Amino acid sequence: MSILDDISTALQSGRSPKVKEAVNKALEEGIKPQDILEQGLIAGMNIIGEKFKNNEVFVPEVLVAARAMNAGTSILRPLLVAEGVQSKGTAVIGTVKGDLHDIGKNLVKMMIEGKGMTCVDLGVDVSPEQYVQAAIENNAQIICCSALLTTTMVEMKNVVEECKKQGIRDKVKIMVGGAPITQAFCDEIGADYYTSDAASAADVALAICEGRM
Ligand code: B1M
Repeated sequence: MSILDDISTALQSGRSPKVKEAVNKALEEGIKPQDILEQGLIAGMNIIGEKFKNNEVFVPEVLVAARAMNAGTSILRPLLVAEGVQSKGTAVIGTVKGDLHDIGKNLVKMMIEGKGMTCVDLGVDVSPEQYVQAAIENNAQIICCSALLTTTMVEMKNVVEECKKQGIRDKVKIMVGGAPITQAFCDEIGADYYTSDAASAADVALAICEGRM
């Protein structure tokens, strides 16, 4: 098995020290940081994402895999920056105003980062103005809104309206998700994409940034 397969396997089982060790070994072998990122770390995270979608692994496994991913990327980040490797795109993410649930939002963030994209996390209880301001400041292609309460999901419409008010609606795609959200609700409020799980959200985010959606 190659060292890149080792990295992918260790990431999938959430073994952060092993991921770090294998990433360092790959660098010593002269493998390019970008190849380690794409063929080791992102490849492993993609497998976890697919298994999560198919209910073959669950939230705890995804969380430890994401921690292992962070362990690996923390070594690579300075090298990638020095090499001038471009992020694949930028998404702003948060849980909507009035809502403090963040477990699903954090999973979406981890999966998006696992695709090699930048994800600006605004946390919970995020106002429409905060989403839009952050999207403008970070030149983001996507705003991701998560909501878990039927009383707060209505805030997503305000995010769509704020984007229109600030003149960025044609520059940014709005993705929505969370337990009470449906495709019908997404259509009704004029958002762009709904997905039911974090791995699919990351697939769509990458497709948007690569111009496939
Ligand atoms: Co709350 N809570 N909660 N809660 N809570 C629910 C959501 C509830 C369904 C429980 C129930 O009554 N059965 C209910 C909502 C009912 C409703 O609105 N109809 C509820 C309630 C009522 C409340 C309070 C009002 C309770 C109270 O105080 N009386 C209160 C509200 C506080 C607030 O937000 N203002 C409250 C508080 C809390 C805790 C703080 C205790 C805690 C949150 C801790 C935290 O998040 N840090 C909590 C929890 C844990 C839950 C449950 C048990 C679990 C939610 C969760 O994390 N699920 C939940 C009941 C349940 O779901 N069984 C419940 C796991 C997570 C991975 O799933 O977030 O759905 P989820 O994410 C999924 C997908 O939805 C998707 O990806 C993930 C999976 O891949 N997804 C996206 C999520 N965001 C996405 C964005 C996307 C795409 C996909 O694109 C952008």
